[in-house]
Amino acid sequence: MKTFYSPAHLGHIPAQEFEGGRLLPAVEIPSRAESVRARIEERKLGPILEPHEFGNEPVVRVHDPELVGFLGEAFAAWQKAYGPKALAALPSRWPAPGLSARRAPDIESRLGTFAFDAGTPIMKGTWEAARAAVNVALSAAQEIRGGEKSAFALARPPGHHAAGDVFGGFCYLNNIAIAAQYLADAGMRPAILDVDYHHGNGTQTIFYRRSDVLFCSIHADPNFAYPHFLGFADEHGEGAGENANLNLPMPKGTDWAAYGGAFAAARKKIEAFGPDVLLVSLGLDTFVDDPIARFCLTSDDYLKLGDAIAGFRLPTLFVFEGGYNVEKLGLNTVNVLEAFLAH
Ligand code: 6XA
Ligand code: ZN
Repeated sequence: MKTFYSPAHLGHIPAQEFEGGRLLPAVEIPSRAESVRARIEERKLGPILEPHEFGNEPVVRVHDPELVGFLGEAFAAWQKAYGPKALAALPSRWPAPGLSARRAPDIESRLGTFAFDAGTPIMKGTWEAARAAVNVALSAAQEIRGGEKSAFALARPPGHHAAGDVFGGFCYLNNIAIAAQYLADAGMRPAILDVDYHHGNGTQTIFYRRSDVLFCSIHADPNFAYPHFLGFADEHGEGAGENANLNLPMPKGTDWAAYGGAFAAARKKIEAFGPDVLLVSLGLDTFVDDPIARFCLTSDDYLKLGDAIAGFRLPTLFVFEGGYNVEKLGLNTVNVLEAFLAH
């Protein structure tokens, strides 16, 4: 299997996050992707290739050009406002209901307009990293379009929380949605299966009113887990997209026995949709020892997951999302890919 990877992610280095009323060291850090890359090399999974440049055109098929423009200039505007020592732009005020939602020109208003949380910093290398992650996903998609059976987009920063006009959840541009749109534009019929611990609210929102792309997600119940405000079981899609969205929220402590049941439901939905390509939002934060999550999958369970994904017998594009146990992240990720390839 070909892996696409860009060293541009190394310039995106979140330092801290505010969680549970405490300032903690960041978890979405460069060593995540590096540990996966090292394991791919160790296991000789296949070539690791630099992405091609696709430009902004496929990005604005999915994202509001105003969001894209903002992300490109936000850090410079932040430093202009707060000086060269201001290391990372973060919002701290929002146009909540009752306030005006007009798009004001100052950096604080713009951050509050385009960011939906305060955990997704924009620093010097962020835009370049986010653009490279999109190119990584599109390069892998191009392989699938060209007839490859599978490809892995080792994208960082992740993407599945970013919607058309907002970013958040460590995500800036929605790598998998942009890849799915690219494949749909090539005449294919994509199904997206999101197995990250967190609901892929951005991907869901992007395709929510459409019947040509299926979104199906197995994730921690938003009643206790991020992103809190989307990902409930009664979200089925709207308008033309009615029935093209399936959420399978799961309780704390979900292990493979419970996960397998949800996977069977996802499988039924995906097969009924009749896709000709599968895109997998591959998050490994379902791991029992993930520092920010509460599921109980083991490293061996990721072999079962890869095996189950291979059971669709579809061309499959894997796009890296979350997963924060850096020590086991390479093992767990490559377990999915190796079990998939064993078919
Ligand atoms: C914010 C947690 C963001 C979740 C990021 C993630 N404290 N998404 O892994 O898949
Ligand atoms: Zn996640």
